[in-house]
Amino acid sequence: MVRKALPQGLRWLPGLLDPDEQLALRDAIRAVVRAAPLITPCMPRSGRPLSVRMSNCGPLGWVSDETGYRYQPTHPETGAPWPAMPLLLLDIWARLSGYPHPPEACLINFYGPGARLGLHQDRDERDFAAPVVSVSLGDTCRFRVGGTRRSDPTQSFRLASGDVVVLGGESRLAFHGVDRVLTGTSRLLPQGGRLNLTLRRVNPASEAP
Ligand code: MD6
Ligand code: FE
Repeated sequence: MVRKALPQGLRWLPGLLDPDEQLALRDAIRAVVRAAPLITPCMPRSGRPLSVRMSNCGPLGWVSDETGYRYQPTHPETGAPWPAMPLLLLDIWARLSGYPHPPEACLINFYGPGARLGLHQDRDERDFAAPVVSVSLGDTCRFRVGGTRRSDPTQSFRLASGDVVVLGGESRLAFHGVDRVLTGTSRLLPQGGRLNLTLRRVNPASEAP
């Protein structure tokens, strides 16, 4: 098969996390989700629920409801601050982001049976100088990425447990999404499904608290 070159600025690091690191990260995320339960976010305006369930860790978390998308320091249902980001994630960011400050938010996406994520840009951050770093755990998915216009051609590839993707530079605002999750491709999550962790900078470093 002839594969198109990946978009400029996208780095795909298959198997960056070894099996022990995947287990440790899985357990750390389980602890986060016990303190900050997964929520079913709704689309702004339509109020339609997304099929992906979400939580966050770190100083800020991304939330979506009828009033819009935003970052906020507390869980919308419990009112508690988001749990701290696991050190392994801070370490991955320090190694890969090329950005001299730590991430402010880690969005946790959980894909159960049939969940998918439509083509979108990550553009609710105030600073696009930092990349978005994504870590996948559990079942493999088909990940789709295009250009900075929704109408640009796209390509897809499979993201497996332990893979890391960095969207930076020219790809920071590339459209991307998850077409589907391939059930039964990993035993990392005993109930199956897929976790994706995206590490983000929200505020310009000069304005960070
Ligand atoms: C997912 N990922 O893999 C969804 N966003 O479940 C994303 O939406 C994403 O992988 C920004 C950068 C990398 C990503
Ligand atoms: Fe995204």
